Amino acid sequence: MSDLFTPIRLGPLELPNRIFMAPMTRNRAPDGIPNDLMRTYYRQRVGAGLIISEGSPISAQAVGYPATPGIHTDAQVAGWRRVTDAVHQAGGHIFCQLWHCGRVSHPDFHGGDLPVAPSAIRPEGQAFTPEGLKDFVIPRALEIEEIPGIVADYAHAADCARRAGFDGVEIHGANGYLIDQFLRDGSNQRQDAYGGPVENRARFLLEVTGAVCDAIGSERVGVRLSPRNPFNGMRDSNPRATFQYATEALNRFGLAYLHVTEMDMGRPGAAGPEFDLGTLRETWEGLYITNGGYDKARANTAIASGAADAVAFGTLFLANPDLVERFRRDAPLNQPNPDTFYGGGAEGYTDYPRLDPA
Ligand code: 8OZ
Repeated sequence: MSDLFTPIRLGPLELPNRIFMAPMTRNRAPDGIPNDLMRTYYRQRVGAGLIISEGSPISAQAVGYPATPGIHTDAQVAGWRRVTDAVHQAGGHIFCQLWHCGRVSHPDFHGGDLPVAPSAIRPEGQAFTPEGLKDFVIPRALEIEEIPGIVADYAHAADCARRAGFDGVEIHGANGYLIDQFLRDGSNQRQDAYGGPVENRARFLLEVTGAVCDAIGSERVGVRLSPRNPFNGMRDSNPRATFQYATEALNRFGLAYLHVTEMDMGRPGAAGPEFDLGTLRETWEGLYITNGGYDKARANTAIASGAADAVAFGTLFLANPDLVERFRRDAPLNQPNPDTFYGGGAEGYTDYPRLDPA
């Protein structure tokens, strides 16, 4: 019977365990370029079967938060290369999460221009800007002629990730960012080929996935979805049908994995009628990663029962650089400190203690 410590093949990679590090925004790249502090942070967490990087903006237009490290310029490629080299030298594997924030952004990031989205619908809440929290604005609805250029930006970013030495990329289709804004009908009221029925709302996701697979090979591409997450004001009238269709359609690419986060911000049903995510697992023909508040026991149960092939841990990995070793020894865990999640320096980032050697 498999558990978290059973090795697993992911595309061309042989991974030593199924304890993955979930993508987490940490805002430690003031100039948008990965730096040595980030290198230390990722290298510390190299015990993960797979590290999935924090969201990395695919273009200047994709930015929506301060100090996020991008993946579209030569300087960013060089910065990430130092990160991936450190991870590989320590025996690990790392994917780059490709991110376009869409409407979850602010004119302060775009020289006063509006953020873009499928439709001119303002997200709930406030944007994190370099000057602090500000109300979200009504985004500008993309012209249909602009969409191929954004798809091309994803392919370019995937190629940058390859050049930066990443083992693959995860397309961020979750948590209310641009791809998710197209997918769910609460944020997409388009009347063209990208809006209306789910076949149209999923078109952007599928075009991006196709372009990224063409750029770097489908066995090095994963996709993340968040069917239950109301974060950033997200909602769908029929999440079961929307995500069932997306999962079926993604099957045809032969991807490295599908990563489904179960996160719901403690508000079950807020993103639309609840359904059993197990149906997605049954539909999906490849590796299935789950995520969302798992501990060791629940994660082992998920793997043993076949509910998932691997589990991505977020805040537990944030606070425990040696999470894999702690799980192995059933050792106590450090508690994550939310005050230092976003921004700042080494404190709450690279200073969480490791266990003493056994
Ligand atoms: C929390 C704060 C900022 C960004 C996500 C990229 O939810 C994020 C994110 C989360 O996917």
